[in-house]
Amino acid sequence: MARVNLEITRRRFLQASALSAGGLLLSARTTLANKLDQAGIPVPWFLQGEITTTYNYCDMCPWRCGVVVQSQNGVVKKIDGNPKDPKSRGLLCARGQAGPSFMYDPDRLRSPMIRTGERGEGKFREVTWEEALDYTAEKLQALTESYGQESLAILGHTSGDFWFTDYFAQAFGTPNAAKPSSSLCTSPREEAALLTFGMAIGNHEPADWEFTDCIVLFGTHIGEDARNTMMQDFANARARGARVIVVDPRFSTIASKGDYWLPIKPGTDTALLLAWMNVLINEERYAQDYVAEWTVGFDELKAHVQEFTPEWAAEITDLTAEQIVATARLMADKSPRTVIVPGRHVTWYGNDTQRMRAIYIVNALLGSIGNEGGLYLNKTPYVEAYPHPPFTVQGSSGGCSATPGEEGDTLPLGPTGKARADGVREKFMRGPTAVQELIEPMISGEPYPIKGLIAYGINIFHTIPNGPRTQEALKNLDFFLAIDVLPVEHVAWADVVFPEATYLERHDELWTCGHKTPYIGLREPAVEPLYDTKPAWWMARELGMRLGLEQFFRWETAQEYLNARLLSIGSNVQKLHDEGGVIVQKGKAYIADFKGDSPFNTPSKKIELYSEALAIVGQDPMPVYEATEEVPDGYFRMLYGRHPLHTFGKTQNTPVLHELYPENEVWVNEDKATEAGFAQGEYVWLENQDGVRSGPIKVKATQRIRGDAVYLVHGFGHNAPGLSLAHGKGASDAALATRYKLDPIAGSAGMRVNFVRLVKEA
Ligand SMILES: Nc1nc2c(c(=O)[nH]1)N[C@H]1C(S)=C(S)[C@@H](COP(=O)(O)OP(=O)(O)OC[C@H]3O[C@@H](n4cnc5c(=O)[nH]c(N)nc54)[C@H](O)[C@@H]3O)O[C@H]1N2
Ligand SMILES: Nc1nc2c(c(=O)[nH]1)N[C@H]1C(S)=C(S)[C@@H](COP(=O)(O)OP(=O)(O)OC[C@H]3O[C@@H](n4cnc5c(=O)[nH]c(N)nc54)[C@H](O)[C@@H]3O)O[C@H]1N2
Ligand code: SF4
Ligand SMILES: [Mo]
Repeated sequence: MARVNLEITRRRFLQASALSAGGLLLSARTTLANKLDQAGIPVPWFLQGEITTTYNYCDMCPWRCGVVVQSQNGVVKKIDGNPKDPKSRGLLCARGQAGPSFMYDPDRLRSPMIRTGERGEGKFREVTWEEALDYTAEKLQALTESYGQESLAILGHTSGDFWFTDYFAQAFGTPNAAKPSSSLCTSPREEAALLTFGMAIGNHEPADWEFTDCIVLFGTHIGEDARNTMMQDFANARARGARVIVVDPRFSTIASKGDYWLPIKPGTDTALLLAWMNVLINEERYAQDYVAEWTVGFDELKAHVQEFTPEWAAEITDLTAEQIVATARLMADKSPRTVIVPGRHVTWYGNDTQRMRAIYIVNALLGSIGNEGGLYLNKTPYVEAYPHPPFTVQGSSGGCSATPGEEGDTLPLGPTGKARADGVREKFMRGPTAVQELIEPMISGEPYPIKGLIAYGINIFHTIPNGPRTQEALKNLDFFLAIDVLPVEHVAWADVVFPEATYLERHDELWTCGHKTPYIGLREPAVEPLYDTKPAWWMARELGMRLGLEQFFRWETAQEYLNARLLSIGSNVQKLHDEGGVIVQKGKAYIADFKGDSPFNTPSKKIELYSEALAIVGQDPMPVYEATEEVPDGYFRMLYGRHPLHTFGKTQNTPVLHELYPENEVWVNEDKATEAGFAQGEYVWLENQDGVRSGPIKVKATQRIRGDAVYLVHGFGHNAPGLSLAHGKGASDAALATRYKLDPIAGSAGMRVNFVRLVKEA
């Protein structure tokens, strides 16, 4: 009895003190507000009314930093980094801070719509959700009856893509679901990692920044590519004295922070990597004990690289043999605390899996994989999936956040026994569904027709290369549903438009991030959805219920779904909220943590310098250098990248970001620009090898880029009239990427095989 009483008293005391702390704060705010008011000073928002705190993960780019959101009277007031979150550590980048500006963009889609004009005209009538959903379900049903479930492709990105590219696709029964974050971004590095050391890289590239003494970057333009934690980690490592080698045809921001800038000829990186192997092995500067214990195929590799001397590579890469030797020695001096950081956007020239394998092999020779200061070993957090019945089809959409190769060696088949239509698994060795390869079957009907499309949070025209082909494909469809937040170009082609609520207005799937410290993040709405918008989980469920898929949608609300998952780790949505929105688990970052077992999940349980798996399918078992097509006379190779204030093609219309960087520029070597008579700041058009033009775009004449390439920031050159700020600003690298080259291992699309020239008028 006494204990119970004591407990009650203690609880009452805690409640009372919480109340009085809150009460004190409130009265302090009221007093100050009154004082300001009396003095005629405008009372700021944080002194007025009640403030609600919610937790979320940022959706302004795929890095997904944990955030804390303050809102008041149904209005989002402030976003800060969540100090508990391993990805933000309490800080955000400019785009993260611009979340409210993205959400309150007056150009947002506001109501469900059904097309009234021709495809591409952008003429719609606003309808109720009931009508939009019934109509869509009817169309999907008709599609299934005529062609089978496989005839529906679901392409998606942004952080709500799970509900459509994963959950709905698998429940509905189409194997044709794909994410651009795979075959247009990470899949070569994921495939190479699985082939070489049997682990995925995942969303958080596992460079052990805390302990590294030497950082090597291929492209990976940190600072412009503004992944928040990566910028923090780089700055800390540099401040600690870590050495930096940057390989980039352009003097990027990060190159300006380096000890070495290697202005490599575009597309020749594998030659440099092979020469580094040659130096490390022949000068016996490799990690001999580590290589003996943890790798297979060293003798084959040693013989293989003999011909790839620094002099050989110097000729190909446009670097000097001295630079190549000096940088190899620096990496070896700091080994094993040296890391060649796996890039993220690695679909460059169509031979990218082999380049990525070369990157991992050099890391292995340095003893860095699974050692402190090298590449640590990622672990995904533990939390069970929602207990749904077995899906109609197993998914393989891949993407930054998925674990590739999950499906094992079998192809996922649709209910009528058809494998996915992208052909990657038949033509190539492996790899998740390739988004760009699902376009062709919409035109050719081969291997079977794709007649329906759901585009969820993917910008069809700014993301997938060969826009003219995409246009033709969209014309051929029986049905096209666009789920977006903005009236971007492809929305004008849709039969039905579902306007989504942004990440600040909705619950969502948990963010489960593979990391040194695996963790789980919560997304909860800060405010009610604006206008007549709805979250993806709701749309997927409403469609599922209309299509006879009730067994997969037993939950009525997102909270119910999330609670079922969180129960597996003794938590729930409320508890996760009360604990600050993030649960951190324990990782297993180093080989030593495996206590004698091998962490490497390859057939040999070792790091495979020589890959038997590749040899079996007729691919090079060890990387070789393969030349990419030379730049034609009068043209430049088109390179592209990021700007710290923008994400892909989705933030150019965000008011505060637009104000700071409204249009892109084309970087041209100053001597070349002068020679051709182009002035600094002059507006030009870019014309590619196929005669496609984009612009106008301002010339940035600079010595910071080689003479054989030009560079522009991706995502500009919008021509959708509904984007009132972004419309007509700058040029689009995507429009100019009419060609791409397929990687024979991952089925990914190398997009740096396009050439442009500068022309004076439209
Ligand atoms: N601000 C911002 N940050 C972002 C994003 C964003 O949209 N905005 N997107 C995020 C996503 S999903 C991704 S995938 C990443 C992409 O960012 P990264 O993975 O960093 O992309 P890269 O293509 O490696 O880097 C572009 C750099 O590569 C150089 N480059 C071009 N060709 C070659 C070549 O042949 N060899 C070498 N060595 N370098 C070359 C270019 O000059 C440029 O400096 O950025 C992420 N971070
Ligand atoms: N030419 C060229 N192509 C590229 C790249 C490049 O650099 N150059 N980069 C490649 C890389 S690395 C990647 S990862 C991909 C990225 O490809 P995408 O993810 O397609 O890029 P975004 O332009 O961000 O397109 C996101 C779309 O989702 C919408 N959206 C934003 N928020 C929400 C939301 O909450 N809900 C819904 N339903 N929609 C939303 C946006 O309006 C936009 O239409 O592109 C790849 N393609
Ligand atoms: S890096 Fe910036 S935009 Fe990307 S998730 Fe983090 S805060 Fe958001
Ligand atoms: Mo990406």
